Parts: sequence; structure tokens; C-alpha cells
Amino acid sequence: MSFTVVNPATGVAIREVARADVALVDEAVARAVIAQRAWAGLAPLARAEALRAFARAIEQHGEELARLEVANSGHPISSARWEAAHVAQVLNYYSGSPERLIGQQIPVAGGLDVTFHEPYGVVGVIVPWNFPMTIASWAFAPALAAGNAVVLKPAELTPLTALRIGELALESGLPEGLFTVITGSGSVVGQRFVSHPDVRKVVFTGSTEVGVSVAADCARLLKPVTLELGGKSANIVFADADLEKAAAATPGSVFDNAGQDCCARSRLLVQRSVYDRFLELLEPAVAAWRVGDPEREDTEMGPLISAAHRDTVASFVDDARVAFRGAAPTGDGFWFAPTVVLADPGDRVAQQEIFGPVLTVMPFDDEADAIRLANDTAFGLAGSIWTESLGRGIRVSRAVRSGVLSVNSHSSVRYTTPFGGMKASGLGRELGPDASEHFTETKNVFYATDAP
Ligand code: TAP
Repeated sequence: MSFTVVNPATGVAIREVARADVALVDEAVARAVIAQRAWAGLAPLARAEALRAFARAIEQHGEELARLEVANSGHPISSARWEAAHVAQVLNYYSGSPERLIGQQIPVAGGLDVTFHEPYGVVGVIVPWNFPMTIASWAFAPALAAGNAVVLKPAELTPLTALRIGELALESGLPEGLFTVITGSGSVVGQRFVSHPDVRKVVFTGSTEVGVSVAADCARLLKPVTLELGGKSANIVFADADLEKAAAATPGSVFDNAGQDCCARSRLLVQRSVYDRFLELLEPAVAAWRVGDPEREDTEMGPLISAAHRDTVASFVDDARVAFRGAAPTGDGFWFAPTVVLADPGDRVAQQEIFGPVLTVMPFDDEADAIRLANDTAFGLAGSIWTESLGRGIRVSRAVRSGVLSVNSHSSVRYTTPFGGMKASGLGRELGPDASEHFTETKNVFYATDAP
């Protein structure tokens, strides 16, 4: 059984990919169990060097991976190159972990008490289609570094870079069975990661709806789960902000990856006293946002991932108050022009994750109103605050219930800092200095030292 992978910029089929069944997943997990024991038994330096060799292989094939992502996901080539380089950086960063998974020595009476960070064993990683390479690496790199084996399921729409990364792992010298990419449907392969007794931890990135059901199934087996889910993040612009700078940065904050970004600042909240002025500044910035052929070096936004997803995105705009739109190609491919809509806080466009290039704009009166509106959603992943007041930047960033915030910037992802959501946006954190520990269980051992 197989499925067809399509180039979203052209609508043309590019490859047939195998669809695994439960038996194939079980075979991969059985191999992973064996590979993990040997991997965890290696000297820390040997595991570190193996991960560095894997990182080098990714670097050496960065252009190939980037081109694959352009063809499979429609990401602009400049973004896809960044993504491939990021995977190598994440591997290099966590290659430091095997030698730094340091436990504690705790003072106790009558002996020596020591803690160890023990790997779970086999970790199952379920990845969405929006950032196929980077999101996969946030889990597989720290999980491997902590001494686990990994089975990874890419989204059916975007399996090509994950498959190549799996090959590169083997070519770089990682042991057979330690890191296996398994293509297939979420309800079969993903669900088997959840139900298989030898998969001892699951990392799921995707929609809140599926994430909740994955977490419920994991709970029945007392299986730990990390969830990276949806978002509806606010971009709050105060009247005292550098309005030109904030307006120029706004298209990138929401239209990057055609808005198919869990961190997209899809709700723009502007202080009422500068609301009209800010929209005047924003309109030319949106018009200038370059949408088109993802293979072009100067393209800023490609197509949406599929025709079905384009229909979903369009359904949000059909009954909305459109303020202005940018431009997009009209030919084959799943194109959708950047769109700015005016909304009230309770509107569907203001509450639900659209996951497309649609920006919802709402005015607010004062700081308390901005915080209330920013928190007026089920989600809590990211957000930005634009103000020239240091005190306000600190107050508002502490009051907004989101996991990843930035002041006078839209940055969300640095592999050196923790990433993850509050409320319906997720459970647990990825990246940052502690991520490898999240793939371990603490073991406490007391050694009696009383003389016989
Ligand atoms: P989902 O439909 O939830 O799919 C995500 C992954 O889960 C896919 O690999 C999917 O497989 C698999 N899956 C589907 N049903 C499953 C089941 N019953 N058991 C186990 N796995 C299952 O999400 P999506 O449409 O791909 O991605 C978009 C969503 O992801 C958005 O809500 C977005 O915000 C969120 N997202 C969040 C983040 C972070 S870091 N918070 C990052 C990116 C995306 P198949 O589709 O291949 O069948």
C-alpha cells in the first residue's frame, strides 16, 4: 500500500511513498528495543561523536534537504535552507548532552545517595506537515542524546525530508534500528506508537483535537507525552511603540510559511489611538509581501499545503470583513493571498486557529484591555508585545498566558531556549538546555556505607 506525495506549488504528484501497517511498526519497535540497549551502553563520548557525525551528514546534504522541502511543502528556498541548517544545529547542540546528563549526590545518613537520568527506551515521535524537518529534530535529537531509540512518523502530506534524514542517520553511522522513520497514516502508525507497550514516551505535534485523544490514550498506559498543539497568538501594538518598525515586521509574524505556523501572530491587537495610522502603515507592507514560486531566492511565501486546506482557510474569509489583501499566483497550486480582516473578539476568525495567511485585527483601549484580549482564547503558545516602555513590556509579558513571548520582536524559536505552549497549546517543553532530561526518568539509588 502506498500514498501519493504532491508538490503544493504545482499540484503535480512527485512520489509514491509506502504506507506502513501495524506489523511493520511492531517490527521497527522490536529492532529499536535491541538497538537502544546497545546505544545506552556506549560511552557518553561515543554517543556524542555519533550525533556530531549525523549533524555533519545533514550539513553536507543541506541543499538536497532544502530542495526536497521546497518540492514537498512549498516552503520558499531561503526558509528551507534555514530549516535544514537548523536540524544540524539542533543535533550539534544536543550532542553535548550525553556528557552532561549530570545527576545529583544528595546528603543522607548512613550512605551515599545518587540520582541517575535513565532513558525511557523507545520514544515515538509524531510530526505535523507544517515544519517537517525542524519539528522532528526538536524531539529526535535530545531523545537520542539521552540514550533512547526513536521511531518517527512524518505527516502523510510531507514525508520526504524525514525519509532522507532517516537514510542520512544510517549513512553517518548511527546503528541500524536506533532511528527509524515510518511513513503511514496517523490512525495506524501514530496510534500504534501510542498503544505499543515498548514505546515508553510519545512526542506529538499537531492539532489540539488529535493531541487530546493521543494524551488520553497515553494516560491509560501511564505513558508520558509531550504535546505541541495549536495557537492563536496575539501581536500587541501599543501607541508608544515604534509603529513603523512594528508594521514592517507584522507580515513576517503571520504570513511566514503561509501562516501554517503554530506560532503565527494571527491576532493583531492595536491600541485604539493609533489603530487607523497602524493600518495605513500595514497595508503597503502586506502588498509588498512576495508570494510566488518557492524556488525563487526572493520569494517570502509559497502555497498552502493542499487543496483541502485551502478550502478550509478560504471558509474563514468568506464571511469576514476583509480590510485589504496582498497578491498571490492564480495558476496551478494551492495559492492563497495574504489577507487582513477586521473582527470582534468573539468572531470565529478571532477565536479559531486558521493556519493560513489570514490576520485578524482588533482595537484595544488600554494595557488591561490588551491583556484581557490577548488572553481571550483557548490557546497560549506565542505572542509579541510592541512598546517603547520597559516597564510595560515586562508587565504585559508576565500577564499574557503564553509559553513563548517576545518584546519588540517576533522571535519564537531558538534551539537554546525552551519552547512550548500553555492552555490548549500543549503540555511540556521542547528545546533549551533541559530538553534531553525530558527524555529520561530520574532513578534514585542509596548505597549503604555502614561497616559490616
Ligand atoms: P494533525 O492532523 O493533528 O496531525 C499531526 C500528526 O498526527 C500527523 O502526523 C498525523 O498523521 C498524526 N495523527 C493524526 N491522527 C492521529 C491519531 N489518531 N493518532 C496518532 N497520530 C495521529 O495536525 P496537522 O494538521 O498535521 O498540523 C496542524 C496542527 O499542528 C495545527 O493545529 C498546528 O498549530 C499544530 N502545530 C503545532 C506546533 C507546535 S510546536 N505547537 C507546531 C506545528 C504544528 P497523518 O496526517 O499523516 O495521518
